[in-house]
Amino acid sequence: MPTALITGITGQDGLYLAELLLEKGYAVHGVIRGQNNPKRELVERLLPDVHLHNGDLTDMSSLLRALRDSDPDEVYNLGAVSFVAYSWENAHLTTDVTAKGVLTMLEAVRLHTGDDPGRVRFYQASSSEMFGKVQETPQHERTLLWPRSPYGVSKVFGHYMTINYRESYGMHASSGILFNHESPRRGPEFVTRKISRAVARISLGLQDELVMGNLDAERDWGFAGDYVEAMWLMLQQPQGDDFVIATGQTHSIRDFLDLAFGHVGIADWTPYVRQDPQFMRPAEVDRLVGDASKAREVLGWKPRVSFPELVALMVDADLEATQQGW
Ligand code: NDP
Ligand code: GDR
Repeated sequence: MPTALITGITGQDGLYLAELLLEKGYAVHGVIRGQNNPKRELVERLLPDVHLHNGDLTDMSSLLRALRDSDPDEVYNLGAVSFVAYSWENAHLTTDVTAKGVLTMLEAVRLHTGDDPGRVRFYQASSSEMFGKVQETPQHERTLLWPRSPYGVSKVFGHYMTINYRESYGMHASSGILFNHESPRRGPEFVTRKISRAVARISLGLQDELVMGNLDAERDWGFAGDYVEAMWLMLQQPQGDDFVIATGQTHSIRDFLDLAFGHVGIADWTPYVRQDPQFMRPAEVDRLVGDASKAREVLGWKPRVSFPELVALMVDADLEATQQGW
């Protein structure tokens, strides 16, 4: 039975990835931080078979202990300060976790594996935010990186450090450059979930206004359940490599609003939506669209859930959660 260790197990992707690996027969271990993490209960309820280890990406010895105690074949480094807007307000913290945390995890894996660096396969959660002020469209693995936030800069550091450990030490280290992926498990601070929750509450008469930032930004949105499969596929290859994971289609926030409100029978959302500068960013990433042809050809990966299906499933899940009082 193969064994995997996941950082960021309490997050959207950590939960989907853990489910996928358990289905495949893995023993799954997760790193959880904090002395009384409120999400521990969620992980234990949803995934009772996962083994949890206390640890933090800023604490090397805790990572070494988690590696020693789980003895994994595969490490998925999903932990990060992941909210772009927050990264300007907490640039140092973002750098410590999202940038230096990758180095700390890579170094812990290197020390753990000793003279057999290929023994543990490593996945780094890189991001389309690295493309930022895009230099070409669509973006692919060799597109010049131009990050636009402390978060994006931190992800660039983690991306190149992963490549450097592969080239320096012969580690089986892969970097997945994933474009935005969403689900009912998305944190409510991110735009898609903020909209799906508000639409559910507005249609049930519990809320009358949705306050937003820039409605013209465009993103290449996919379903998180499809994207974690790509992470796993990368670690099944004979060598570590870098892959863009995306749908190849882009939509604006307005398109998301059209479909989400339309799903509950509201054709004109303008009376409900107000824009406020507090949700505008100091530097915006205007338009992202990914070219995942390498992943299609090498990994045999393609997305299954379409954009309209994604919006509908998120609004339906929030309608149910709101009605059930979850
Ligand atoms: P989430 O924000 O849902 O999850 C982030 C995870 O990181 C949480 O489990 C969080 O734990 C953990 N974490 C935060 N700080 C630390 C720390 N100091 N030490 C250890 N763990 C920590 O993110 P997603 O699941 O959406 O994303 C997973 C990864 O993929 C992230 O690295 C993200 O940046 C990246 N990514 C995400 C994309 C997306 O569209 N979702 C696209 C591209 C990349 P806690 O619960 O304790 O806060
Ligand atoms: P993003 O996701 O920054 O792309 O990062 P987010 O959903 O936060 O923003 C997407 C776009 O929507 C615009 N926007 C708003 N965003 C939020 N959160 N709230 C609003 O009210 C709002 N109004 C408009 C934003 O300006 C932006 O253009 C996500 C994260 O998961 C990262 O960790 C990951 O790396 C990238 O996706 C790929």
